[in-house]
Amino acid sequence: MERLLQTLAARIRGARRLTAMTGAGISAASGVPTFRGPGGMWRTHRAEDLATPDAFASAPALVWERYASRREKVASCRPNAAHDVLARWSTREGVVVVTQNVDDLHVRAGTRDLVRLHGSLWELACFGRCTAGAQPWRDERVPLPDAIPRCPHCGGHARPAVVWFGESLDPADVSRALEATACDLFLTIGTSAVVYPAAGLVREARSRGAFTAEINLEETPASSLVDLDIRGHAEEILPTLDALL
Ligand code: BV8
Repeated sequence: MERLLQTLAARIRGARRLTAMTGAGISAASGVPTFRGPGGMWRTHRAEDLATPDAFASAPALVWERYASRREKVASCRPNAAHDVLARWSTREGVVVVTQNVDDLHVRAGTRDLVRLHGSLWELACFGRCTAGAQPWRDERVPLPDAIPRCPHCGGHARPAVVWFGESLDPADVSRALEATACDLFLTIGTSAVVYPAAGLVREARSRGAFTAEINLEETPASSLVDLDIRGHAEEILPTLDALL
């Protein structure tokens, strides 16, 4: 492990362009349940039953109940050492953080140049996509006053401004993320690498000549792809790497 960390630290030191892509695993140490881990959301519910436009159309109260409980949980969580290290690195020219997480802990850690591929739990938008309500608005109230929040513009149902399965990502975020794969070093941290298009970025970076490394507790579909595969807790590995810089 020592040699692996030294090798990766040398790559981090030498990288003019460094991109870090994160998943739920980076927030695990903050107390945010992952999706596929113990108590994970996808363990108790089928993703498509809760995180799809159809699910919301047929049961908005149930879907909101779920998101409201996630907001309540995340509201009691703080960024951990892994978020803090990436926030510090992001002050360096050429560092981009791309996340699948909707908990905004990277935002609260002060991360600059952050690409939030799947939106935010703390933003709402008009489900009916009325002109004024299509642009998400921030609402950090916990609890939200209404079981089903309303669009302040058209009075229709408001939805969490997250990307649901079957929905396209914001093209601006996708192009920033793709642009960030043109880098010297691409780190994939705490993600099970099964949800697309996010899971395709490590392959894209590799095809563009980036040195790639994974930090994860367990093997993932990306493990066989990367140049360096590090098993461990992100909240321990990232501070250790930072100390080696
Ligand atoms: C789309 C927001 C156009 C909502 C989320 C290609 C092939 C196959 C399928 C598809 C494909 N292209 C599109 C699809 C369909 C689908 C998809 O990928 N399905 C999968 C399930 C096969 N993708 C979509 O629908 C996307 N839209 O493509 O639109 C289109 C549409 C239709 C058809 C074609 C094209 C939209 C995807 C976004 C969905 N929204 N979130 C919400 O949060 O409620 S996804 C959500 O789940 C997260 O954002 C994240 O992306 C994913 C969970 O993954 P992880 O974050 O990795 O979390 P997980 O728990 O799985 O893993 C945690 C990892 O951390 C583990 O490996 C664990 O070992 C590790 N770990 C734990 N603790 C630690 C740790 N590691 C280090 N340290 C620790 N301490």
